[in-house]
Amino acid sequence: MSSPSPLLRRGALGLTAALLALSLFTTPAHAAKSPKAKVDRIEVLQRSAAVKVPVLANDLRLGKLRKVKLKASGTARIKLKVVKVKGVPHLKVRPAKSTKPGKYKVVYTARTAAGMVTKSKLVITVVTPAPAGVRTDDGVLDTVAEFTEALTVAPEYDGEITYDRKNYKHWNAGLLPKDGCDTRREVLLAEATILPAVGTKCALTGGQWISAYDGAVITDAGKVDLDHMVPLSEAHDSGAWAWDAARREAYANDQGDPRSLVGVSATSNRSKSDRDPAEWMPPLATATCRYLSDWVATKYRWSLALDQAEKASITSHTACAATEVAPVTVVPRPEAGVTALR
Ligand SMILES: [Ca+2]
Ligand SMILES: [Ca+2]
Ligand SMILES: [Ca+2]
Repeated sequence: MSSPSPLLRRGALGLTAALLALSLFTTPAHAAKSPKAKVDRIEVLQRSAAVKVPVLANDLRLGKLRKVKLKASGTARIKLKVVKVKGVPHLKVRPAKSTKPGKYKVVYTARTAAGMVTKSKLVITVVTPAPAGVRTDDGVLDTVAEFTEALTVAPEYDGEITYDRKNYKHWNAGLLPKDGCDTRREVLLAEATILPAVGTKCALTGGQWISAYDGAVITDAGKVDLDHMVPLSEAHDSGAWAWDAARREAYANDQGDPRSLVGVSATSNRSKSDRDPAEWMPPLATATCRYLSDWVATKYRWSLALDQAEKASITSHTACAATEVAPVTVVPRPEAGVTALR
């Protein structure tokens, strides 16, 4: 399989055109010499080699570029440099090894020899590359069908290392160990549609949450269950049985991806219990595709397998095949020395 071009798609989107059209009406006459910010978008694969993108050509027609000034925002993990390719200024973009998939923005100004200054924006989406051998339309994993295809298929584990909830320690102290809030409350604070008041020992009062599985509006934190998207015992049977205690705890308290833990109504959480999509789907019909998208993303993030029935069930939701799955950061497996709990 030939490796896909790291520069996958670019060019102005409809939104850009709309913004530019709008700017025609909002640009004061005296500023006519300095065209408004233009936006370009690229997708680069995680861990790809550097990609060179021409500095937005808007002003090249107006004369040679004298200076390009970078003012990067949200790009701490993306290396940027202005280079010349055949005399044409380019931005050299390279995600660091640790760069997480997601969207990053760069704002830069360019000054031409004639003194014209333009401000431009580059939106860099770092995407999840497809592993070798997985067929995709464009080398990028970004749909439910593609993630489903990329996941390992294996029967659910039925060996001697039996599932025990207490071997998946949760909730722990969370991202902020000293704030008095455990993982559950940290996530509830992050997901609240109206923030609750936070009292001593992180007691939560008031606030509002919307349960993604059934649409229930909940105004009492005590009635929000924090659900593992892929339930602990389902994870165990899908590969986590072989993990050590630290990885299990990391999984059980995962705040590295907002899809892993989700605040939902207690009734929907209890009806879901430890079931996978072959056995349970959210009661809210409009939640189907989002649920499958988040499910395959979480399995992929943690390198968990699908069983045959589960894969068949996900695939049977043909309306969701093309549903987008936002980029996923895979949690690396420990190199060696993994001792399974017994
Ligand atoms: Ca794709
Ligand atoms: Ca905490
Ligand atoms: Ca399963």
